[in-house]
Amino acid sequence: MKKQILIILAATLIFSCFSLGFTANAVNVPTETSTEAFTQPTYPAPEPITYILGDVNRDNVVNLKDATALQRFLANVDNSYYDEISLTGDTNQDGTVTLKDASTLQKYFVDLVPQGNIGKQITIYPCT
Ligand SMILES: [Ca+2]
Ligand SMILES: [Ca+2]
Repeated sequence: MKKQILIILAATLIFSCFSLGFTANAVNVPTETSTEAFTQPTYPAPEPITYILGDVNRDNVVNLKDATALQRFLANVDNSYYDEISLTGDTNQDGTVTLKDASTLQKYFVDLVPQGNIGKQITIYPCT
């Protein structure tokens, strides 16, 4: 009698394991297939940025007004040209805008240092 009960319990246990196994492995697999071709989204190429090095106030002329605007920016008195000054105000083209740039721009007007690219039009192409 004990043996029969053990067999019944074992069979019940095995059967319940199979039931759980099948339930756990059941996965809803989508059967719908799309006939639309996947198209890669396209984005317009970024526009190149053109500026005149040293033309801090962007009036297309490099003069003492630009040196003054750069000094006022560096003294945190006037941030009117904040957006473009990292390009136009980096007159020594070392990647940062500092008092050296204001000094370089002032010297440009009295020809004490080589003029480098001050006053030249520069075009950059933003990364995509
Ligand atoms: Ca200017
Ligand atoms: Ca600089």
